Amino acid sequence: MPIWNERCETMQRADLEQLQLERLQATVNRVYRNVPFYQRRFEELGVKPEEIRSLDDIRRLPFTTKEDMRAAYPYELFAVPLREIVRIHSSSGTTGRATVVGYTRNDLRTWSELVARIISAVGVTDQDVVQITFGYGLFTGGFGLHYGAERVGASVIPVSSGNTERQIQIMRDFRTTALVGTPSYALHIAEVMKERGIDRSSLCLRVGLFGGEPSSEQMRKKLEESLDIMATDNYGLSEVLGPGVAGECECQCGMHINEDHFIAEVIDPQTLEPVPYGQEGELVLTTLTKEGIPVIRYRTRDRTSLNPEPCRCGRTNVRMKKVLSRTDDMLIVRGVNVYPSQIEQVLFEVEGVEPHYQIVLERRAALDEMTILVEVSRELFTGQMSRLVELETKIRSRMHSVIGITPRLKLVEPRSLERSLGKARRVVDNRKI
Ligand code: DLL
Repeated sequence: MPIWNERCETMQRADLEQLQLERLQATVNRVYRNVPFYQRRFEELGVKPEEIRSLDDIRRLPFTTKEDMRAAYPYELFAVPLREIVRIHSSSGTTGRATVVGYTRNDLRTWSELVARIISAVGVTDQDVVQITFGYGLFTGGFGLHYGAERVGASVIPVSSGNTERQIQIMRDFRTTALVGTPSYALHIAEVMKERGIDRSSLCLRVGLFGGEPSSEQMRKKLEESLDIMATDNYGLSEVLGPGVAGECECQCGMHINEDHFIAEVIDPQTLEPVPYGQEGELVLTTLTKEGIPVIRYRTRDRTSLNPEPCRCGRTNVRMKKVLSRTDDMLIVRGVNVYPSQIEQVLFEVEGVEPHYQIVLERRAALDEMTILVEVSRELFTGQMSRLVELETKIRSRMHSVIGITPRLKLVEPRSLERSLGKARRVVDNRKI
């Protein structure tokens, strides 16, 4: 299959590393000059931009964490004045505060280019009709894939998320050839089709580009069989870019990282030291070309390993293994990032709720369902039903505004949830990812 940007995707390692070093030096200089946060961090560590002379020197640079991004809310990590920012996206934060990311015109150009690479890596061209089921909005999924698909010249249908019946109708009537979204939603579409007796042969679907949440090889197999497509995985995160960081090619053997725009390290999350190729650890990313909000050594909390072997497709950049777990407790529910601490915060704000709760995750008809079991005070539990209903409504609406999804809620009697002697088991994840 053709490679979108052959020159950049098949570089000799030495040339790539030279380019990475030049771009790293430029980025380090820029953040040191323009972002007080980084200037402070560099000074604390006693490192000067001009001391970054080799790629290994990246280890002298400070890490950036989600907490740093939250503390910088909304614009403190921006490296350019707002007048140069042409787009703002945001991702949910741990305790209310979101992380905000800004893109300059050049950043948007780069973003489309990198997503175009991923899209064309599975053979999508200007002959294709691409249906995007990611949400359009503050989430980077919808817009990110949209611009990349337009860049390759495909006919893009921006359906956005939800309304499965309509998705299927559009897929059939508009002769969609490439489906884009989360793997769990794609599987849900497949299940609804089966329920409605809609035959796969009435569709023109050829490929599925899935990402935004973990999915296993079994899940891929199920998607490929039920939709009769080639299914690929792609990875990204808002703090670093959004989608476009890495994606699989048709060989489906790891996600190629766009290394001319990012330096990827894998570290041991305890010692923070880099681990060798092939060994699992936490992925750490440094942006090399971003203008709006460059990030140095961002700790993604995603677990993966890197494979530097050149791929059969001809690309020479390293591949990251599928991300199946994290080093923190973030959950991804229907594509939305949720931290148990956000849920706890909401519960603790509500009067009548005891500090005991459990989050139960299931997957029904391929859709994630989150149920929160919450103990309520004895007075409430034995009192009027209307007060319980009122409490439930209050918690659900508060949850919706803080985490962006409305969970099912089950108010239970005091002392009915299992008590743990050690760490409370707050999350019971019964989904088979
Ligand atoms: O999910 C960006 C994205 C959109 C990527 C669409 C691919 C497709 P955030 O909402 O900031 O951004 O969530 C980022 O989602 O740290 C991972 O934990 C998880 N994640 C994203 N892609 C994958 C994947 C977008 N392919 C967080 N496999 C990341 C596993 C993924 N986890």
